[in-house]
Amino acid sequence: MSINLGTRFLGKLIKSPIYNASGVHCVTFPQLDELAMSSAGALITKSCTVNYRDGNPKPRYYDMVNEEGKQLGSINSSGLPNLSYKAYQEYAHKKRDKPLFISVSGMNLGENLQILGEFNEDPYVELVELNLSCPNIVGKPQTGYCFEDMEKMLNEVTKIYKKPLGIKLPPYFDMVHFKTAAEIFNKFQTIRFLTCCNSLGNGLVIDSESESVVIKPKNGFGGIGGIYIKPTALANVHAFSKLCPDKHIIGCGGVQNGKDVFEHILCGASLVQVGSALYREGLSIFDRLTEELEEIMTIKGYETLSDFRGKLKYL
Ligand code: RRO
Repeated sequence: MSINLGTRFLGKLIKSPIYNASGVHCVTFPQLDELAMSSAGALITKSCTVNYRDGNPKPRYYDMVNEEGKQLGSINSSGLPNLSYKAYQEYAHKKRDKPLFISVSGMNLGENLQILGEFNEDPYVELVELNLSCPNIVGKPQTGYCFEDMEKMLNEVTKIYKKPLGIKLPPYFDMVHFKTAAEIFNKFQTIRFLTCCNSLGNGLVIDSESESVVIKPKNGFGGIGGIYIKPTALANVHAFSKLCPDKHIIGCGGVQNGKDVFEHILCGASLVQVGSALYREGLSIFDRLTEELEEIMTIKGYETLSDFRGKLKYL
């Protein structure tokens, strides 16, 4: 039996569905080069703004582990540290043998229009994930949680950006919200993929020994990632794969092993991103996840991802 992990995605063949989540190991060019050389199927940049940003004061990322050293999840309030959109646009001009996604998270509508306007004219920029869900900019709500603002944003950006576009969504928790959000996304034909989901915004992790928060910005509040959010991520992947059948879904949330990748795909994901576990384990995680996914597929007798993608059974 020969296993093929390839996926056709917006006209490209992506050899493995597994790659980094935006934010992890993707700010600097050397980090992006390392992703390009790893066994990840693609790579995505840190979300970018018009200007370079240092991000929030450190410590701004904390990895939660249990007594046995097993990772539970992460909290971050990074505050959009990035090299600026021009830098990642320059990076897109470098030769590479796998697809590059550029994540965009302008500080306001005007910034998004400026960035996407320039990206629209650059044939080297092919895959853009517009982040509508950054939880960590003080005083700025997540666009994805205000449906009116989100529709306005999508209306404006799709007038300027004519290439296939993806959007990174916050987690939703209510059936009515899934439906209302999906109705908005389905109005836009150039929105070709939805990444479900960003971190679970504004959680609070504390250390009872020191009686303190664990990250500095926002008095310890930050986005939660890792296995805490896997059921929420799977729900978002599955809900949007049913409600937006013409769009690709990219799964993100709680991926630590091959079974997690399998479950995201079973719920309907075309590709699967890894955040907190990549941060902890480093780039070799892509080899491990690939091997574990192939092992599960071998046991189940699946040869391609489409043998089980979206085929979740109900009781
Ligand atoms: O940089 C961040 O603080 C950040 C971003 Br832009 C995001 O989209 N999600 C997140 O958890 N952190």
